[in-house]
Amino acid sequence: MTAGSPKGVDVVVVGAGFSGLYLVHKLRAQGLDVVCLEMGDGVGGTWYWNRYPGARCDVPSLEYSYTWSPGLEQEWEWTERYPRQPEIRAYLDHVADRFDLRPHIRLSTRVTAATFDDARDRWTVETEHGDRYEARYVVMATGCLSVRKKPPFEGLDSFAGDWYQTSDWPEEGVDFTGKKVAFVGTGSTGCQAIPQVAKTAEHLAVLQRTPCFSVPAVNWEMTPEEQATFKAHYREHREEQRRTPTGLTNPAPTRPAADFTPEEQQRLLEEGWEFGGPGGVMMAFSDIATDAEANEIVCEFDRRKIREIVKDPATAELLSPTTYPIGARRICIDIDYFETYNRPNVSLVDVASNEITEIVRNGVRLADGSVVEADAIVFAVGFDAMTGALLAVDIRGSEGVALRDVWAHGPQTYLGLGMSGFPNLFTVTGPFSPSVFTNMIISLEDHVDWISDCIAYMDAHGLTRIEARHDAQNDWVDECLEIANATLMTRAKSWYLGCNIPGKPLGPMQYLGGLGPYRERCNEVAANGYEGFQLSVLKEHAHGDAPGTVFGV
Ligand code: NA7
Repeated sequence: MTAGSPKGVDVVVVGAGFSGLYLVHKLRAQGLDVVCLEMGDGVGGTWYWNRYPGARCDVPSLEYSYTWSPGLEQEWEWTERYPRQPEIRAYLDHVADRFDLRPHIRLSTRVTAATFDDARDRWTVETEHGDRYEARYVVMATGCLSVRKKPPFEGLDSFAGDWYQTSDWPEEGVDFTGKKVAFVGTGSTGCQAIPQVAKTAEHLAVLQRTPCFSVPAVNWEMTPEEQATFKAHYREHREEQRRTPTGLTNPAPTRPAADFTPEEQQRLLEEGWEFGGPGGVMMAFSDIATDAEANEIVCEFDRRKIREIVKDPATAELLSPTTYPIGARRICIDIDYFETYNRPNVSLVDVASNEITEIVRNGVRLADGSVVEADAIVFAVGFDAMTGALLAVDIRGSEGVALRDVWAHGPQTYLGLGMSGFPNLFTVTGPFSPSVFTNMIISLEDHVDWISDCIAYMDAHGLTRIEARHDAQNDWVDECLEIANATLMTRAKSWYLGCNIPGKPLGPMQYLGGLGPYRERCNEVAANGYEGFQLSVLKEHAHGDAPGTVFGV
């Protein structure tokens, strides 16, 4: 292909992670010509890039897997309750091979621009290599946490040692034996990587700005019997997943904290702690996300656990979050995170009161002039979440309008699936969908199914253009904000709200009403002929002379 001859396809899918692979499978099965463009050298998306030590999903393996192939479900053997990154990556490689998806995937291909042509109802998608694809539809399967935040410190070039970013970890791994390591970042990633780095480093200094609420994963190696028992009832478990607000099998709690005596509350929290993971303490009461008093009970429980685990009281205090509600920042799920601070080779440095000012030749300089000396630095400083990957592409919609301009004050979508002004463009788990508040696999499958059905409907009705209506989009965003503002999530500075990226517009970007109501709404919209979207036929395709017959609902 040359720059002058775009390849024509039905659908361009951007990204070959969980969403992109399923899209290729599904759309191809509908007889569509689909090409999937992926910037990585391999498939897997998040699970391709995040190969730092300790990287692991915080949703159980048997629930964090595709639900659309009973054969795949039965044949794939998971080894642990929570899957390690190499295992998830191997699973996705297996899926790409088993379903023969690779012929549709172009690896090492970063998409730079996508431009809509109103006169032809066609997108032109450009890649960094100068290739161009023309498509009737574009689906952005680019993930919610795929654009890494660069280490925001001056002087990195002057550092004499090696530095690493968790989301771009060397394939061959890193040996920290005999090294003094400085580690920046104590979010979900830091909590997973710190215990692993501590095992080999001569000394590990953790530079903490905001302490995290973390609960134990309670991981174990699954026995074949345990796995077989679950698999024998896989369909029922999948149904359960689809019934809960989060896409996990754990049923949502139904009773508020105030329904229980203090002793009962502590017992429920202890049971949650023992159960582990996202289905543990956060499922103790129904009002943890909405009631400050109920939330504080869980916060204090977590802080007590930290005090019990961490032997040095000053370190325990520094590790204890006190300034925001639990769950308002993403709760961390760990394996021996707090225990790691009892190791003689680990120290905790408070960079909230004494902030990092620059990286120097021999380490990290703090505001008081002291230097945390290091042979290596690890940055686990997070992502430009939710919108970063969409805005990384220069997307120009109807009449040349740029997504970057339209979203200058924050994202706007209808159902997290489509955007007014950007016809025939879909987002998987886009802003204002449940996305990161759920098991992503269930959420993304719902979206892929909805998008595929929508394209099938368009084709069955001879329609060529679908676009979210501006009023429907405004109403949807208002509804999402109303739900979010009734929770405690806005009481913390978090990546959920865009607070971690300087200059980013701030505010909730998710639908917090639960997966069930959300799915019902999306299904209803489809059943009503794509209510809230405007559907039309390009003049040249329309019967009669109607200029772009409009089927808007
Ligand atoms: P997070 O949760 O955004 O965590 C990033 C961490 O990096 C967090 O502790 C930040 O502290 C820290 N950070 C960022 N910039 C600085 C500076 N300038 N100085 C000190 N510390 C800094 O990213 P993760 O990768 O851990 O997790 C992201 C999601 O990926 C996770 O929730 C899962 O869904 C998967 P701060 O909080 O800003 O004070």
